[in-house]
Amino acid sequence: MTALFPFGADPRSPRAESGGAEQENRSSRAESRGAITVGTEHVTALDLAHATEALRARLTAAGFPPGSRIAVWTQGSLETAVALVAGAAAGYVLVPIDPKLGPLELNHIVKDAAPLVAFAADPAAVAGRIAVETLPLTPALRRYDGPVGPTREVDDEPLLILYTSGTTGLPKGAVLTARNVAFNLDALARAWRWTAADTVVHALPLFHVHGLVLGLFGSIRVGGALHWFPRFAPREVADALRLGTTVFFAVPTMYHRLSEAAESDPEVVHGLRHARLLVSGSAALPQRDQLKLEALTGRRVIERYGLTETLINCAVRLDDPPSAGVVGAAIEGIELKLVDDQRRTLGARDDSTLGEIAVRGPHVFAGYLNRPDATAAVKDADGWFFTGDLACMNAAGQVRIVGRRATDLIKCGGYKVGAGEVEAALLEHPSVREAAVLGAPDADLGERIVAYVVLSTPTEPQVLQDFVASQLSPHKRPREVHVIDELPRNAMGKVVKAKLRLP
Ligand code: MLC
Ligand code: AMP
Repeated sequence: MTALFPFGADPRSPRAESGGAEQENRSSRAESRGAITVGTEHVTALDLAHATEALRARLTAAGFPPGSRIAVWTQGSLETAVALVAGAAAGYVLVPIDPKLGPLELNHIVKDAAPLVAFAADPAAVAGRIAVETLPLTPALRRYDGPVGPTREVDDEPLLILYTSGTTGLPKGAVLTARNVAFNLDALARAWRWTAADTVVHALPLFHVHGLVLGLFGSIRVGGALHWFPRFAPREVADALRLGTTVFFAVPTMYHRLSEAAESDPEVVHGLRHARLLVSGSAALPQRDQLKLEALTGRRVIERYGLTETLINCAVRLDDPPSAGVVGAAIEGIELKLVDDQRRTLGARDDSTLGEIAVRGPHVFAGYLNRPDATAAVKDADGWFFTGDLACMNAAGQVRIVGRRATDLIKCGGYKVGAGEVEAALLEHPSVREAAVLGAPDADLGERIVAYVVLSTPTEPQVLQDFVASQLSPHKRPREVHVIDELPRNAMGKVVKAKLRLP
């Protein structure tokens, strides 16, 4: 077995315990380069090894051995990124929490995942929001400078519990193992020749697969570096892309905003031109944005396709010929097929036969926490995971995503939002009698969340938007609220959302 991250002492080395010459060599290598940068601060790989020891010592002393679940509030700070890497390397099961979660989701996650303790870079900012104790990260994780021990190995035990929305009900906790993560990152590293020489730049949140697994864990696993921006600003990101050998990970909304900024700001163009690799994922990259960026910078953005439950399934490789709208072929080492409504395999590779994508391999999650029913609905006895995404495939196995099965799942800015969650939140407002929520095409967000409500007392749409933003994470708020007299229903009394979609 190998270590999840390439820092810390090698457990097979006889010198590991006492800290001998080998460790010194590792240390001097690790000392030489910043591994994570946020703002003007950075830590080296050696700092990460020390933080791992500090976190393990602190938790073990408090009675929480490796294997315990710990929550991390993903506040926009270097300490947060350090704690996530250190917690994973020390062998804990991480439950990353969006600091902006509303009480509905937060209470659910804390009850469902039952973390023993939480960490926050700024505990005062989250005080009293959850029942478990929140410990400060700053500056405790930087104080340790004793010997470095072995770090977590790649095994089949849980590493992460990431919450993801479904069409109905509260978000489900996807349990990802260390093997899921390591296998997936190694396949992507080969596809993109992603090495220790690369610095990933990203401005994604650290509570989802894209920013956390690919951006943060990926950078550290390949022995490279990450420059993280807790907030996305096109010019800042572009400036960072000009420094060294850089790889940029972003959602399509960010590329859309970069393409707009590039029209008037030559520095944004320079930054995008300088990057070694531009990768988009989490939602479909519109062709108009791809073409606009290409015209302005001469660079193509490559796509990869994934899910919280499976990490990345497909990726355009560095040497693939350009092909519009394609998310690449299956990553090395996994199986991918298209299936019909009865989950029967569709053999056609004609770039037009439509089927649901199913995948199997070491990247598929262990299951949903406490939800064997929900796990059984998406993963069969043979290990195939059914994604709900509709696609076609060409003769070379390149996949083109065309839509998704569930119309009640909305991808807004790369965030997955269940229409049912937003409807339930709206119905909590005393003025709302009925609510129907859907996704409408949006040039910036991909899809924007639109709500139709029937009211019992007059209320301004903005009040309802703010109400949802206070109950759920603010990115789940409807961007438009329409007040109507009644919802269109069929003979069975079911709301016909297709009728609401009409202008
Ligand atoms: C806005 N805000 C409010 C509010 N309206 N707060 C309270 N009440 C209201 N009514 C706040 C927000 O919290 C936020 O604060 C700020 O205002 C702006 O919010 P926004 O308008 O929602 O941001 P927006 O500009 O739309 O964000 C665009 C974006 C974002 C692209 C930056 O959508 C984003 O980060 N997307 C990434 C999603 C992602 O990582 N997905 C990966 C899923 S994994 P503040 O303080 O935060 O600025 C996956 C698998 C895979 O899909 O394949 O990768
Ligand atoms: P999540 O549950 O937030 O991880 O979202 C996963 C979903 O994002 C997938 O099921 C797809 O619908 C969508 N997705 C991810 N990457 C892409 C992509 N490159 N193109 C189109 N859709 C994508």
